[in-house]
Amino acid sequence: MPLRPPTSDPFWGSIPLDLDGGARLFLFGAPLEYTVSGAPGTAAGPAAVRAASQNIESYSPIQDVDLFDLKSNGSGLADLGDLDFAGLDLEAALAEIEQATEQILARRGVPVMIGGEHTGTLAAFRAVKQRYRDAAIISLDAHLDLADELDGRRLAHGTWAARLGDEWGYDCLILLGVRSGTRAEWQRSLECAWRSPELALALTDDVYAWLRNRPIYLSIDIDVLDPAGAPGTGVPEPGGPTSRELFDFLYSLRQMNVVGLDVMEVLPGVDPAGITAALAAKLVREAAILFRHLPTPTAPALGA
Ligand SMILES: [Mn+2]
Repeated sequence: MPLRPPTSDPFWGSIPLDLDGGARLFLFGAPLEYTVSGAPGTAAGPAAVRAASQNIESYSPIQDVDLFDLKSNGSGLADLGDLDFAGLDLEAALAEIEQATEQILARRGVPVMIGGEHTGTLAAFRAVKQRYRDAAIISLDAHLDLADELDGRRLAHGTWAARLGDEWGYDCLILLGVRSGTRAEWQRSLECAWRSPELALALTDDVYAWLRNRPIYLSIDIDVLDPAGAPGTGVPEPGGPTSRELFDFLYSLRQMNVVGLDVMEVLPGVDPAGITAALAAKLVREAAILFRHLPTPTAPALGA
C-alpha cells in the first residue's frame, strides 16, 4: 500500500500494524485537496486529527472499552499513515484511495479514512461497492453535494454525491443533516433512499429496517455539525446539530453492519483551539470501538 508512515505520533490508541492479527480497523489519512470553494487547507486535516488524538483518552467511558485493549482480541485500530498524492491529478488520487480501501476490505478490515476533501468518499465507496454490491452509504453533511458541476468541474467536493448516484444509483444514498443546496440539488435529492433536512440526526423505522442487514459505509463531513461546535471547516453552514446529537446518532448504529467510515473536511487553519480536530479524533475513537465487530458479508461481490 503506497502509504507514508505518520510523520508525527500515530493516532492515540492505535496499535502497530500487524498482519498476523490484532487489527480490525485500519486508519489512513487522505490529504485530498483539489477542489476548494471556501478556505483552503483540508490537506492538513489528517495530521491535525492525529495530533488532537494525543489529547483525548484511548478509553471510552460510554462504551467501557479502551482502544489499546482491542489488540488482544484482534479488533484493534492500526494507523497506516497517509496516502501520498504528490504529482497526481484528482482522478489518480481517487484511484489511490479506492485501492487502499480495497486492500483493507480484502483482509476483512474496516477502513477509517481521515480527509481531506469530501470527494474522497466517492473513491472509498467505489471499493466498498465492488466488494459489497448491496452496500448503502449514510452521508452526514450540511450540504447535499448533488450538484452536476462545480466551477465547471464534474468531480468536486460539491458534486461527488451526484457522481456516486450516477455510478451506483441514488437509492443506495442516505443523506442526513443537510441544510444547504441549490433548488436543483434538492430536487435531485428526492431520488435518494432517504434524506433528512431535520436537525435531529435520525432514521425512520422503515429506513432503519432497510439498512439493518445491509453493509453500510458511514461518511461524516464534519461540517454537518453546527459551526458553533465545529468551526474548523471550509464551508461552514449554520443551523446544524450539536456534537452530542452526532454521538447519539453514531451510537444508534450500534447494531448495524458498518463496513467502513470516514471523517472529512477538517480544516485546522480555521479551527480555534483545535476543537474541530478534537471532535474528529473522538469520533474516530468512538466509531472504532463501536464498529470493531467482523463485517458480515452479504451479497456476492460484483464479478464474483
Ligand atoms: Mn459539506
